[in-house]
Amino acid sequence: MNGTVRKTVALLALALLALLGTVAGAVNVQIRPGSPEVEVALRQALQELGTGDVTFTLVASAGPTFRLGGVPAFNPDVVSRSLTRGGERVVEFNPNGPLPLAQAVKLEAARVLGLPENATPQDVRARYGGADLNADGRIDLADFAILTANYGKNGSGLPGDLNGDGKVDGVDLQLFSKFYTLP
Ligand SMILES: [Ca+2]
Ligand SMILES: [Ca+2]
Repeated sequence: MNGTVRKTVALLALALLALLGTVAGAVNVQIRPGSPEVEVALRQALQELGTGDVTFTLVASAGPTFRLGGVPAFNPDVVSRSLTRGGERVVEFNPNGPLPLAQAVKLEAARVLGLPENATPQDVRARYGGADLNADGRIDLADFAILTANYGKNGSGLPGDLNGDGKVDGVDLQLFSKFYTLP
């Protein structure tokens, strides 16, 4: 097959796969909310950061603590600060800061998730979809080529084994098609 034909076949395969159904990706996020107010903001932030195919679920029993206020008092222009108390990471939010709590919490939640500020759904998919196989920040035919090169193989840590079950098969193709958007 020449390049154009291969590309066409790949696109058709993906278009068909997109019709076959969906496999959702759920990501557990470990952050301890220090108060009900912070928890509400945190749950809202995680919901907003989710994309429909990547969902973030709060695990409130581990991870850094997010809490409102702290000693000493904040400078008025500070949104939040990160510190370590007794070996544990704490993020304190300025109760009178320049941003509403919901927005401030979302920024810090994105940081915990390793996402850029104002993360787009594309950022979330690239980071958590597992489909950016060559880790260049985009999900495209180069990644698809890596997956197809490993298709049918068994083993641990195979590139293209998106669901981590030790084989690269149709399930991984389906997952990939969830994160790949036709150009
Ligand atoms: Ca890529
Ligand atoms: Ca697999």
